[in-house]
Amino acid sequence: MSQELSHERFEALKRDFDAIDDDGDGFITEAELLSHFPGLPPEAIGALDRDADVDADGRFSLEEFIRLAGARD
Ligand SMILES: [Ca+2]
Ligand SMILES: [Ca+2]
Repeated sequence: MSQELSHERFEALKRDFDAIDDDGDGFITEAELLSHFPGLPPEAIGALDRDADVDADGRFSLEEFIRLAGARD
C-alpha cells in the first residue's frame, strides 16, 4: 500500500490509535485492544495478528494500524 492518506484522515487514525494505546508507549498490544473491544473474538485477534502485524513483534505500531484501517476504506 503506497496510497497517500489525507492529513485529516491520518490525524483521525492517530487519535483512534492513541485512544487505544492506554500506556502511551506507541504500540497497541493485544491486551490494550481487548480492553477497548472486549467483545472481540479470539479468531478476530488471530486474523489481526496474521494480517496486520507486519513485523510480527506481537503488537501494532501506528504504521501497522494505519495500514490496517486505511485498507478498509
Ligand atoms: Ca501500548
Ligand atoms: Ca508489529
